[in-house]
Amino acid sequence: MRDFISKIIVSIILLFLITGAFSSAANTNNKSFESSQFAYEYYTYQEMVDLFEGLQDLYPDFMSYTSLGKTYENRDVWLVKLSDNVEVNEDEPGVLLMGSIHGDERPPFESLIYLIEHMTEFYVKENTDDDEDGLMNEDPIDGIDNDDDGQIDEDPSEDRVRDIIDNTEVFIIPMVNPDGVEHNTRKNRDQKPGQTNIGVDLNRNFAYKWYLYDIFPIAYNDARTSDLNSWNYRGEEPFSELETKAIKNFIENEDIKISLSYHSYGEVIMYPWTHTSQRVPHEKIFLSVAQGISSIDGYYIYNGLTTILPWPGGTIGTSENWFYSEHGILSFTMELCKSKAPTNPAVVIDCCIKHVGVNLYVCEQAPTVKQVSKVVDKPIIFQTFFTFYRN
Ligand SMILES: [Ca+2]
Ligand SMILES: [Ca+2]
Ligand SMILES: [Ca+2]
Ligand SMILES: [Ca+2]
Ligand SMILES: [Zn+2]
Repeated sequence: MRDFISKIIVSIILLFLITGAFSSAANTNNKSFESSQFAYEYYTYQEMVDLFEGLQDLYPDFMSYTSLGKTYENRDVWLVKLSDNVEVNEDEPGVLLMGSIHGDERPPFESLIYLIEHMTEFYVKENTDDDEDGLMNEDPIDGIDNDDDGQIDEDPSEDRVRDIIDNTEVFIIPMVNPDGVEHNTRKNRDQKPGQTNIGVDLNRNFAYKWYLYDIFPIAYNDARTSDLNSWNYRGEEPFSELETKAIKNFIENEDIKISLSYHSYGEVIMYPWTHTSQRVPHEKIFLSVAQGISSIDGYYIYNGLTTILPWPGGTIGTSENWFYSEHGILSFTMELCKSKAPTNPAVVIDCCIKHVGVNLYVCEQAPTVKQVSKVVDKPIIFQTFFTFYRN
């Protein structure tokens, strides 16, 4: 198991080394320094499973990992649960953090594995003055230099993690699409008859208003999502895939209040709707939590196009639309980093640390966020009509 604080120190050293490498590159012409010798090594599926096994041995009281189901290549969609009395389904608000529904997006699973390491380590750790400056937990992970000493987030709070694990059920699925991760492909590995570009884009396979493809084929680019060989092929029908079925089954059996699905890249925070510029009934709650997230990672909040009339267009079949509309979950999407799979270790580790802060913040919102009621938006074909008259 990697140690959280030593990782921070390693990242500072690496940052120094890489910065040094760049400045000396002009002289030595050693351009391959960063990419070949110091490229970040992401977890593999098997390394992740081994880590979970080790953590469960160490912390059986508050950490478990279970399979939500098998994939087409017989891997498991692993679910980690962090909560006190982990074997009991307690009456505590649930949080779902998931990543890499698109398999070639690596920071999502990496940052969630990092979160699991941080939370398990800090749960059992006494309150510690991590930076040995005589003050205790004076600078928790929130992107802010709380004690104004020029360092950011150098003394995270152990009690904060304990509060979350004791009062929430935290569910984490680092690899929703483990086959895609192993093949480094966006889609899953469900070989459809006649397909040359294997698989389905799982984040187009969730239910909710698939009929809009028929009504607005151009706005929803039906030619692409219904094309077997497209990079975002949606599948034959909603929930046709093993992985989306596994997520559906999980959501239907747990009381999840708030969720965050990690993708890369773009440094953007998004929330429903993904298929229309019409604002959701719970826009205010979404926006306030998005602002809380943005204050930590500095990401841009993308909340749909600002149009006078709600307009169809965007993405159908996303997890966030279905989570929100069918189950009243406050569901966010994050696009991490500035590239799909950064190789600079300092960039990846910085992303992981920042999003420990984001994830802890999101977990802390669960008890205060009331379950938003199940939402059914008006048929889109009438939206423009009614809005026109309202205005
Ligand atoms: Ca501390
Ligand atoms: Ca301190
Ligand atoms: Ca500080
Ligand atoms: Ca801080
Ligand atoms: Zn993605």
